[in-house]
Amino acid sequence: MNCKFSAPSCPYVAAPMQVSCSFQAPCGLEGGDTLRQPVHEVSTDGNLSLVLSVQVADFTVDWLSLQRRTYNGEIPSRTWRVKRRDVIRLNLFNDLMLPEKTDPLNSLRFPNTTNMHTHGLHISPKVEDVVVEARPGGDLSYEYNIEENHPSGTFWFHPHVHGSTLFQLHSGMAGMIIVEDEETDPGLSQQLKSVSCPFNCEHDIQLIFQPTLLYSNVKNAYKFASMQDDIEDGIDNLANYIVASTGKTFKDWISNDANGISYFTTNGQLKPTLNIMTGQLKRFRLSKFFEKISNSQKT
Ligand SMILES: [Cu+2]
Repeated sequence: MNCKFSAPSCPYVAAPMQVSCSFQAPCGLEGGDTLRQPVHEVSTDGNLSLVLSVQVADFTVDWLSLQRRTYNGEIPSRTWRVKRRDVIRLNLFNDLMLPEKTDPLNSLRFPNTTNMHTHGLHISPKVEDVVVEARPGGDLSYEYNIEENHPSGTFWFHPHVHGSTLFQLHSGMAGMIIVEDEETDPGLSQQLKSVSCPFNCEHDIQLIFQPTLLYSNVKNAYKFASMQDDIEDGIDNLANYIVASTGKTFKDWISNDANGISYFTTNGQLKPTLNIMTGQLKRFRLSKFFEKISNSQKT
């Protein structure tokens, strides 16, 4: 029906509600934008050179804008795409430059110290010693040789400083690594090849699940605001906002189970949308960048 509001035969259709939410007048999150894919950093002539700056950046979902520790300001980080026999050279700069918190061993500590850990690559532990750390303002270099017999597949990277791994991971610091299939791989069927990068990249879809919005309905230890409290986070300003309707802080609001801010994001988005034609085959590469979770979180 093509109908105007003034026509008497028109059913009444309410105009979309213009919701303008804010830290002082918060409301639930919707999401639902078209699914984005992470940018790929692709090796050329056997080399992949990467520069990652660990820095604080805005992370925004709908009206909610939060500050997070990130790689180069991106959540998730870019995907590293390599082949067997490639060399990855990474320069990692810790640009956090925030005061450090040095609690005793085995407590949440060192939120502003970092390093790099590749998850699943077949490399020597000497290449990536997790006790080697970059303090605020420091930097580290890594060189990874992808061996000739390395399996193709989907892997990931994240920081691994003892005391802040979970905190930085939940903040958003992670990304995917793809070791490409090769024509001669015995496991590569024609059907899989028809939907896989590097042959048919448009059908090769990455879904990166991250615990970036876990503020309520989780065990206290894993609520992001609780971790920020524990760590006396210098970028945590949520307690500075007062919600007009309750007179309490925005931190109270976002941590309140009743408000339901308990989401995993997909490629840094909340409930993104992907349209697929009927009968179209796709390849999905799934990574979940978290450890322990409860059953109550939504994606
Ligand atoms: Cu890991």
